[in-house]
Amino acid sequence: MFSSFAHLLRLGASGCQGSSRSIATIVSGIKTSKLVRTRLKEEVETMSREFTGFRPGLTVVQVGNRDDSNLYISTKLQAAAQIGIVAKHVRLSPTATQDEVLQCVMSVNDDTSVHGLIVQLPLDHVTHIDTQLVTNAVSPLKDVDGLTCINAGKLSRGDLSDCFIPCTPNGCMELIRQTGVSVAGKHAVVIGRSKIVGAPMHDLLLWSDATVTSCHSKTTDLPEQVSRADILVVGAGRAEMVRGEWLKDGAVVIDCGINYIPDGTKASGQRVVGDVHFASANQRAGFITPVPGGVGPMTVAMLMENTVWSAQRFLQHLK
Ligand code: NAP
Ligand code: LUD
Repeated sequence: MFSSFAHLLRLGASGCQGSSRSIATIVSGIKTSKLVRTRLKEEVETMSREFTGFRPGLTVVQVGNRDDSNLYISTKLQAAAQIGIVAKHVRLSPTATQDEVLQCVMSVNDDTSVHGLIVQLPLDHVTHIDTQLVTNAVSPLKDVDGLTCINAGKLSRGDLSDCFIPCTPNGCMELIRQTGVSVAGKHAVVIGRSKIVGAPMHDLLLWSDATVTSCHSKTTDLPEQVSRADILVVGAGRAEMVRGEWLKDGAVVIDCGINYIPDGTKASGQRVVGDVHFASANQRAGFITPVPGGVGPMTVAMLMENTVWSAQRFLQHLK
């Protein structure tokens, strides 16, 4: 029943909870994100002592009124308040024009009390808006989402100390670190190549010295690619697509997927699942992130980290 001796050892060492069939160690984003947020709160207190009353500032621009964006933004605003970051939410109407959105971004770029600026995606708009144009209008110095070409370019070239790293992949790296599994020399497989998850994830793993395979919707032999992964990161937006049977024994499985599927037993009529079929993957993986409670909370924590880092850099230039 157990797929390897290493699994048995790990089970003993990790004190993994759950039924006897569940053999992977669960990597909790809730626990890890709390540790990050506690550290950031202390850093903000130090900044405020040193520069009397100073607080990092974050602005979230939203176009329209999507339910999922509302939820994620409110989580970000709550985390900011808890850490001592002054967060503002600017909501534009779904009828806002591209020029109005660009004007808004530019006025926040000019506001010296704001150190981090994000435009929540996807835009919920009725008139045509070029998303790339809008994300690229954010000042690279305030681009705490790491989505401008300047920051993405630095990351792709391995200039990691001089750029904002996109929050979700950065959170995934933190979760991989939590497992104690070293990345260097491992074979990592990333499913998805979006600007916000897959592409920067590939870059981070590559510059952490993994050998990286990127998969996407035209990849013909996905199970075969997945079976080679010591470390697997999935960001495809396909509910429970990756099956446990595809995995290499003991793999580290990081599931970025957030998918809502119908569930008659829930009052809301739906529940959230990842891109990985958790029950079967749990039988094969060495480590696995849950959904919810895995990558999502880390995305929020990393946004806070980037904002505090940006504010620290701002203060350095005042000294
Ligand atoms: P996206 O922009 O739609 O990109 C999806 C990527 O997956 C694309 O590269 C696509 O390939 C690839 N793909 C789609 N179907 C596939 C298949 N059957 N086999 C292999 N690859 C496939 O989505 P995203 O923004 O990256 O988000 C991906 C998932 O992560 C979503 O569930 C999203 O909700 C979630 N997410 C979670 C967080 C978090 O904090 N937890 C943050 C961001 C996103 P092509 O390039 O060929 O189209
Ligand atoms: N746009 C993001 N769009 C969507 N999950 C997030 C997210 C928190 N510009 C920009 O914030 O970084 C972004 N920058 N994104 N996302 C997704 C993506 C963006 C996703 C999940 C969560 C932010 C989160 O807190 C919880 C969890 O996984 O445990 C709750 C999930 C639930 O729906 O119950």
